Amino acid sequence: MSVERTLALLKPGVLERRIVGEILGRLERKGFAIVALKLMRISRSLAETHYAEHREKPFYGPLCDYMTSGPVVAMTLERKDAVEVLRSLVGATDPDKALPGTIRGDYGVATRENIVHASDSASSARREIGLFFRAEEIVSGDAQGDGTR
Ligand code: 3AN
Repeated sequence: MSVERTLALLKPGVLERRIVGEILGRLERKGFAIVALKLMRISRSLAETHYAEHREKPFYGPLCDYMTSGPVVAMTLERKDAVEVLRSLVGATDPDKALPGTIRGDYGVATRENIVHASDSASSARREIGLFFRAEEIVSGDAQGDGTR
């Protein structure tokens, strides 16, 4: 595997609970370089497109309601094996099943409001990064050095 990119979204509850800094700190400590970052309100159509694979699920409408209920922090993260490492750092979808030490295990309370979205494959990551960022909004992680200065 090689250096790759993935999309993370800090869901509205993270802003409401004022834990953006804590979550960002955990991502950085795990060696992710932030190569794009923005605070935004997601439009209904963006939420529906982003979660299109769940269109038939009973939680789809409430999930889109939640994701548009307040600001989110969207970011593109870069590191070796980014998709897999972020998924394991984030933990299981159901916070009750997510292990302690994972972000959802430590902060999540409800499945719908499970703190953070993380792309589930390299192809999802490419699609989702394209939904949230224009190419010129993404900087090169190389310029950030190795994190030692
Ligand atoms: P993950 O985010 O772990 O990849 P998915 O793709 O199955 O999980 O679900 C996408 C999002 O839909 C989850 N992050 C969560 O917010 C919501 N969700 C998934 N399953 C449920 C459920 N059973 N009830 C309510 N919300 C759910």
